[in-house]
Amino acid sequence: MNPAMRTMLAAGMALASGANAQTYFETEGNDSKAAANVIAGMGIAFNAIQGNSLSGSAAGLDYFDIRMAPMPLAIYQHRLTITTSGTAGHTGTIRGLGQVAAPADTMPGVPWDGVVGSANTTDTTVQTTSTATNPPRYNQWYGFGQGERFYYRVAGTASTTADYVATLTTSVVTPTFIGSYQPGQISITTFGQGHSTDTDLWVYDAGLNAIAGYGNDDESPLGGTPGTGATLQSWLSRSYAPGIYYLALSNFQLANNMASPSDDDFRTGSLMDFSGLIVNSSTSVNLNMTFTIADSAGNSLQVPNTKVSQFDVNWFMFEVVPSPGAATLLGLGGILALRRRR
Ligand SMILES: [Ca+2]
Ligand SMILES: [Ca+2]
Ligand SMILES: [Ca+2]
Repeated sequence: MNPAMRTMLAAGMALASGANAQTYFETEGNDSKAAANVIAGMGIAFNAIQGNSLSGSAAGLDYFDIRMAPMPLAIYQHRLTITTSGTAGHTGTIRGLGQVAAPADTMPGVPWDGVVGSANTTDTTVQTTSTATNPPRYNQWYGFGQGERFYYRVAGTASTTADYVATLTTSVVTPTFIGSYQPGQISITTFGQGHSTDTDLWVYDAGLNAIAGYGNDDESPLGGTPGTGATLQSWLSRSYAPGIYYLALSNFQLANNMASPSDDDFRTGSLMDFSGLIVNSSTSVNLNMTFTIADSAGNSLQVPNTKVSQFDVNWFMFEVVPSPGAATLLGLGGILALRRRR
């Protein structure tokens, strides 16, 4: 059995405790975030949502406040796929908030001044289902077993007379190990890598918590880019203490609940309402997202990297150690390595 199969099997086993999971039936009046139907324990208590929507506006909108059941620490790719017998036409969206931009970095270049923006209160579309995906009409997000919470909305049309069913599926993502680096300033960049993809990225700690300010959409002189800040590519230079880190990389737009730092050229991207998940909004596929990671001691690695499918986020893991290569893998990386060896 190959490692991918093994981790898929592990995910299946993890979800086996949800074998008695039931379908959650909507209750009307669920026409806004404030009036959303709360679904607690999604993934264990419930694995599907059923409802009816005959309009794409007003009472036709069905909002759900989804609270995932906690699971073991890992990177999970979750999908909610809408099927409607006979009358396809429902649209699913993952909801979020708008962003109040941070003021421009007061100390252009490196280091960053530590300032970030904030969320506003505007209900915003983060991701919309597509008929071009296989299967059609799925929403996709990445969680970490931390019981993530988010708002999900289904909208119909005048012809969607039959009930919709949105069904949850989950698989485990194994991050790609990209090496050991010295503590201190480390840069991660998609700029000058032989492509022009509009990338968007965020760095996570060993517990898969998004690190405040450790993200970049577009390179900027505010952040010390080697470019002019004219592209939509990413450049993130930050200081790192020893530890394990994860990199989430995709194309524009990539949303978690962390507001953009002051040295990002684009600081008004949509945000998630809550922590514990990250969502890509783009249906673009087969995108070159090659990047380079480099520390101040001259350790550098260019990583070939492609976004294969709609809404995909690609995951990488690196370690920061005083003596590169001397430390053993820690944390989730070590657990995954052990799992592969079994
Ligand atoms: Ca409804
Ligand atoms: Ca409704
Ligand atoms: Ca970008």
